[in-house]
Amino acid sequence: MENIGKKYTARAHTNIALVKYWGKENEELIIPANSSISLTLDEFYTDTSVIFDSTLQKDLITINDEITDDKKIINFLDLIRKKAGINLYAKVESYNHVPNSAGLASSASAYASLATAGSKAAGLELSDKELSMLARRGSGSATRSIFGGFAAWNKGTDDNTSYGYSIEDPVKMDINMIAIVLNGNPKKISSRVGMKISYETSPFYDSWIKQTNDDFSTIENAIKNGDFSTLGKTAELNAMRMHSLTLSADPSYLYLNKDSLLVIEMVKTLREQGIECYYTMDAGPNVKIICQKNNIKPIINKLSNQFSQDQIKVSGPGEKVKLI
Ligand code: 2P0
Repeated sequence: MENIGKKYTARAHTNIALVKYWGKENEELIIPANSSISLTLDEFYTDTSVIFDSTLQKDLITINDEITDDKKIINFLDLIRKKAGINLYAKVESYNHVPNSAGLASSASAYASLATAGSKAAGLELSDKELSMLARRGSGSATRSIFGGFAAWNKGTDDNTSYGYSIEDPVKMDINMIAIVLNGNPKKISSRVGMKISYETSPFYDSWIKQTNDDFSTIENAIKNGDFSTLGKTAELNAMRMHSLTLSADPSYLYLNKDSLLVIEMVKTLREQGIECYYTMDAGPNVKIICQKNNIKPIINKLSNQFSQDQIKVSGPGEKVKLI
């Protein structure tokens, strides 16, 4: 147990889902209703340090230097303690290098980095697959953020069969993402609550699962074939299919706002002008545009008519989680 009492720091990057996860078969274990695919992003990441210290009387957790006693994080530390067979409290310091409310799931990079630093600090030596299963217990999207480039989360049926894996890293395809930050306000309906309502009440949920399984194969093949157009088109459709689960839920809810619709229209206009790009949105109003390198400039030019420079963030593919 020579790692105990030593501080370990891990860096994990956020990811953007191309085939979305939106619903759980098992809420406690975070077993999703479908498998998903994402692209890990290099510009947005979380650094988390963990030390298990025998002098502590409780867990001391800070996020961006602010103290928190978030139950989800403490439960996650309990999981690590149980796995490692230790009963020491931890000091956790986490810094998000994700633009404020960029609508990029910071819980993905947060739990991927916490799982990696925390397990190491507890004396566990976990494989990437085991790390992804641990990260999954913190937040579903974190399962994929253990891996760089194109990654997948195999749905599975229980704790040992639901894990992430790499599809392609480093990424061969020319692919970039432009995030347009539209709203800094915290969302009214969290992903966790939103997906539960959709899973339980949307009459379209079974069709979503069927369609998403097809989208998974289509995008997996597009990655293998280097087919950017099919990847972009399918990711865009999959995002809209996910958002239709919010509209069709009871009670109905919506993450998009009028600016989201404005960006969607801009993307369609750009495409008509021969600039190939596709949109996707997660559990918030911000739109992310998927494009290739030579089109970044004309897309930013167009966006600049409506949005300020600090609302526009560009990122390429990112690396897998690592200890730093
Ligand atoms: C995804 N999202 O696949 C989907 C698409 C947002 C939209 O995963 O309850 O923070 O912690 O497992 O992972 C965001 O939800 O939810 C998410 P929990 P999570 O990226």
